[in-house]
Amino acid sequence: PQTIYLSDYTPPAYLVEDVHLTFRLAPTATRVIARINFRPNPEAKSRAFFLHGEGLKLIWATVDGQIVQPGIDEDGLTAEVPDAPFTWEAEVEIDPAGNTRLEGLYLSNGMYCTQCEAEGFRRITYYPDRPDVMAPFTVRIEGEEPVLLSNGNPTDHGPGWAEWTDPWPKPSYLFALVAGDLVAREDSFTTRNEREVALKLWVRPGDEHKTEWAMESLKASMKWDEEVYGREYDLDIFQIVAVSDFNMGAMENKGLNIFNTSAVLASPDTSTDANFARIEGIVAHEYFHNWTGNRITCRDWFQLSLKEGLTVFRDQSFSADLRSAAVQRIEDVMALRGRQFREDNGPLAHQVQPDSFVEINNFYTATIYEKGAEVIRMLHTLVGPDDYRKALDLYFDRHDGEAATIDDWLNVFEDATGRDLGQFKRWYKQAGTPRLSVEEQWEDGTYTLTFTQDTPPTPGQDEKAPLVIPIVTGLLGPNGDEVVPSQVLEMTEKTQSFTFAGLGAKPVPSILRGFSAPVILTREASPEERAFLLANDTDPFNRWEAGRMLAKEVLTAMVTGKEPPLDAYLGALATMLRDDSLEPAFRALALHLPGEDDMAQTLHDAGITPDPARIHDARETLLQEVAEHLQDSLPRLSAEMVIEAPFAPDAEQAGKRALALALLRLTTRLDGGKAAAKVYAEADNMTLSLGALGCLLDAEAGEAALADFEARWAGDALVMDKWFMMQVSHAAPEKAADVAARLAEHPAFNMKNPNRFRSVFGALAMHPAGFHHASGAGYALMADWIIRLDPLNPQIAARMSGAFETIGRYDADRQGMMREALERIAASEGLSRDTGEMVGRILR
Ligand code: HT7
Ligand code: ZN
Repeated sequence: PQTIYLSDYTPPAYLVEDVHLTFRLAPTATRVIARINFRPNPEAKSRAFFLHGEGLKLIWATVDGQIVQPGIDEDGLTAEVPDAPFTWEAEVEIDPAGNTRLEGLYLSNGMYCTQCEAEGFRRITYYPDRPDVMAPFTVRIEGEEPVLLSNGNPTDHGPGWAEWTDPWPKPSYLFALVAGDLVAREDSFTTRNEREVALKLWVRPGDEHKTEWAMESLKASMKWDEEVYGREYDLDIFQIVAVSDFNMGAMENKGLNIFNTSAVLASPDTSTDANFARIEGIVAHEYFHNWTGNRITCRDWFQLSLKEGLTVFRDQSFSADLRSAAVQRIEDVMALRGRQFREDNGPLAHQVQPDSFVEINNFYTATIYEKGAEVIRMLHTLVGPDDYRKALDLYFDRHDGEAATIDDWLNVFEDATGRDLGQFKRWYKQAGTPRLSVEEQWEDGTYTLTFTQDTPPTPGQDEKAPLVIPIVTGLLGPNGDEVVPSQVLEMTEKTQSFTFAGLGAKPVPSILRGFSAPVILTREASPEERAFLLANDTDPFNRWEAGRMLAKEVLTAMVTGKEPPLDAYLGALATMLRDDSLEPAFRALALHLPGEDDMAQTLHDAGITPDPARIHDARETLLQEVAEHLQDSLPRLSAEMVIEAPFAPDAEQAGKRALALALLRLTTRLDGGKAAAKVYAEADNMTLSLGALGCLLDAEAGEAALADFEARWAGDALVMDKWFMMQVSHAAPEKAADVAARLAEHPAFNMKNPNRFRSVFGALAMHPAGFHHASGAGYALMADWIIRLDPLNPQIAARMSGAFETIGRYDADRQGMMREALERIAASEGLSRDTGEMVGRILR
């Protein structure tokens, strides 16, 4: 397969004036008739006319009305065209029913829908399917389905047809079409300029009761973008459609967002608080793309983080404003460390702006999204909120309607703030997670912090230059008072000192507050000092972080057979837990022990080969210790978390339920599941039902509840996904692969549905002690299913192969078995470019 390089970028030979598409829908033989007005691009270096096209049957084509016979290969077609404006027309036939890749036009549950990002439009018609070709689209849909939708505003309709016009020039990856038997929840939003926007959320009949939350989230997002970024919506209608077969969470198609049902449908009895929060965030994310992604798009896919990093930063800020900022930041950092640090410290590490790729679908990664968002967060910290807003205003003014680059983005910041961002750009071009170490010095009232940064080599990048690192730091006095408030220490050198004079006593530093840079901070500190920070730090993130560091030290000592600082940890935890001034959600997070994968990476970083079984056992032992230590407080605290008010998915109630369940998990260790059985039986919402079910499964007392759950929810696919997932993620390590294998034989298992596939095999990948069990059964099973899935859905198969990305951490036996599994995948016949690239990079 061909490698695509950023350095090979050339402007398109022809630009598109406008596009007219007619769809004649039929399940196995849909006809697509395109009329496209082209004009030569004055910026182009060549006049070669090439249109992308994959899996299309060309019926006829004309140039200015004259039949032409283009040269066709598996990537597209070439034709002789004038060196002047001309009209291209073509009719193709496609097979939506046979499309299991879920890219292009496909059928999901009898409903037509599309997914065009990144390169799906070329599976619909011949087109310059690249994001720097932007055009207005008019779409006529002919079909017997009651609802026929496309981008933009509805312009005409009649029996069996509808026409939609999107006046805003857009790249083809934002094209969408939906047709089916759908019902809408309708609402409206009045913009700040008093324009009335119709809002429609389309679902399958029967799902209407699950649409309220997403609609409320949408209206909140529209309001927030006006208030915080000054961005107003720009069509007469905004629509969302829920689709059950979907490769990712959702897609920001102009005016017609398409969502995985799991990312939009919610009701208290079927959805957890985490589901509600995720839906709120994804609805906002897709809506925010209207400006950051759609009005200003990417010149090429190497600029993907231009829209994704920025839009994640925007959705994180939105959630922080709507919910608890502290809790949101902790959760975002947990996700970053769990996914992006893992990626950045293994064979799949890559730059936020990569230099090359084979399959772009493999680059919708935590690095592009989450690290990209962290880079923007750092810019925000460095320039401050006022200059950030100034820069964003300039960005929208300067690049509206354009396909822009990351350089354009940085130039805007330079022009708006007068800063030189030359060194800062390294965050985009250097892969790997920087290590930041710190030493302190105390002399005559002067306190000095000396930092050293070091980014380890990553594939293809051995040498790393120093980065600009904003280190937000405050100093606490011995009694817990803040003697030096938070300030941004701007590190630019490999080693750099910062001095604080005139202090009465040696302070305790609180470094990297709010996790001000995506680095791994190492700092020697006593357990007492960590406990002090957990009790006193005024920065909630660092307060939580101190507890996490302490827990890691306890677990590391347990795994390596050293004396763990258990008393300091348990004492600090108990004090924190009883502190009513702390919000329940924060206390729940602080009770959460570092995960097994996080511990494996921590041990690996410390030069210790992680043994997943020992990590699992150490974590179990520590949880038991925590439960016993807190035994006397559990009943009172649990009682305090009972909510009398009717269910609401807001942050306050969700926090109480999170703490209640954290306490229930501890209680279960003491009572064998008695309390959990009661909670399960009495629960009137999915958060408590599922939480209690998890406790029962952990106590190996979940059989009856599992059967009850299945009987109750057999008709609800999203809830059944949870039923599959829970059994794998709560399986004992030695049973996890067997459980997954057995579930994959269940009549309700359907490998063609990405949600269902992930609920079993994603759960196995995220069960470190199960997936990495010494028998190798987890690796073998995963390889078997990746091989089976690849011909049907290469995008999901490729994603799933990321389960093996931590190969470098483990012992020779495990590495050998993982390698064998990967080689088996690599050798399978007809392997896709997607999975081939992933496996190749892991094996390299
Ligand atoms: N921009 C979208 C990314 C995307 C995608 C979505 C659904 C299915 C396949 C996809 N490939 C790429 C989603 C987003 O970031 O908002
Ligand atoms: Zn996005």
